[in-house]
Amino acid sequence: MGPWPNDPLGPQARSAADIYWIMFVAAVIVLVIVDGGLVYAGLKFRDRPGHVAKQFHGHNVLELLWTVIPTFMVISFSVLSFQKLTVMNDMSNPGMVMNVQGQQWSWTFSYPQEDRFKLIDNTYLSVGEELHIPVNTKVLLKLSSKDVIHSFWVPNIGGKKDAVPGRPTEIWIQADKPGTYRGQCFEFCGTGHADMLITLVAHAQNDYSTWAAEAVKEANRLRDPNTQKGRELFLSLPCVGCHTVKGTQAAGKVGPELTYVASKKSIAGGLLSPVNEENLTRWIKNPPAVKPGTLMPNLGLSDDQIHDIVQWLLTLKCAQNQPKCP
Ligand code: HEC
Ligand SMILES: [Cu+2]
Repeated sequence: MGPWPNDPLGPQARSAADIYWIMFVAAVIVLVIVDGGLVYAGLKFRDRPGHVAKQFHGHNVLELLWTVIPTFMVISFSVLSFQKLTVMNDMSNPGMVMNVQGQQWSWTFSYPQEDRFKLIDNTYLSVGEELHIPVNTKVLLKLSSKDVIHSFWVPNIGGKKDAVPGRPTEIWIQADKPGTYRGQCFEFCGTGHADMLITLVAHAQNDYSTWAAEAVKEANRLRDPNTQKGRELFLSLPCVGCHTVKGTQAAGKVGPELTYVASKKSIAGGLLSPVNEENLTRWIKNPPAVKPGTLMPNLGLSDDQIHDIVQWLLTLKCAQNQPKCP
C-alpha cells in the first residue's frame, strides 16, 4: 500500500492507528444508535391520522444514560490518548540518534559521529534525499530548520513533527521490516513544498553496515583529491569534443551526455550494466573491444588516468526526485 497512516509498519504509526480505529469504531456505533433511535422514534411516534403523538416531559433514565455514557467515553478516549502519547513522546533509550535539518526544499540527514560514518576529511556522513536506518531500532531524530517551518512525516512509520527554525524538536521512528517508505514535508513551506519528499530506507540489521560502508565510500569519492584530478583530466582530453557534462565546458554532441552517467541503468547502448567502477573502466580502457564499430576510439590512457576519470564519472549522479534524471 502507499504512504498511508492506517497501514502502520512501525510501533509509532501503530500507536496512532490503534487509537484511530478504536475511536472510529466507537463513533460508528454511536452514529448507528443515535440515528437509529432518531429514525425509529420519528416513524413510530409521528403525528398521523388516527394517532395522536404521545406527550411527555423528560425521562430520567434516558437522560442519565446519555449523559453518563458519553462522559465515560470521552474520559476513556482521553486516558487512551495520553497513554499512546506517552509512548510516542518517549525519547529515552534510542538505538541511534541523528540530526535532520529541513530547508527549502529538501532534508539533510546527518549520521551519528561514529567511526562507521566517518569521512576522509574527518567530517561525518551527511546526505540529502534518503534517510537510511536499521530495522527494529529506535532512531531518535533531532529536527531543525534552516529557514521556515517544515514538518517531518513518513506516514507508514508514523510520528509527525514540525522542524522549527530556532527551536529544536525531537521525534523517534522505528521500522518493523526492511523496505523503502515514502514521506513528505507536511507543512506548507513555499513553492517547492510539494517536492519536499522523504525517502526512508530501512535495512536489515546485517545489511546496514554494508550500506553505511558504501555510502561512506560514495561520500569520500567526492572529497578525494583524485576525483578532482579525474575531472581536470577529462576536461583536458578529447572527451570534451564528443561528450556534454552540464556545468563544465564539455559540450560535445558526438557521444551521449554524461551529466548523470552514474545514475544510468547501463552504458554503451545497454551493453554494459550496471554503471559501476568495473564497467566504466572496461569501457574507457578500450571501447572498440567492448563494442566493435563504436564511434568512441581507444584513447590509450594509462590505468591511473582511467581510474581517476572513472572516480569522477561515478560522482555524476542525479539527485533523486530531480525531474530530468535518466
Ligand atoms: C570521438 C568521440 C569520442 C571521444 C573522444 C570520447 N567519446 Fe566517449 N563516447 C563516444 C560515443 C559515440 C559513445 C557512445 C558509444 C556507443 O554506445 O556505441 C561514447 C560513450 C561513452 C560512455 C558511455 C556513455 C553512455 O551513456 O553510454 C562514456 C562513459 C564515455 N564515452 C566516456 C568518455 C571519456 C571519459 C572520454 C575521454 C577519455 C571519451 N568518452 C571520449 C564518443 C567519444
Ligand atoms: Cu518543507
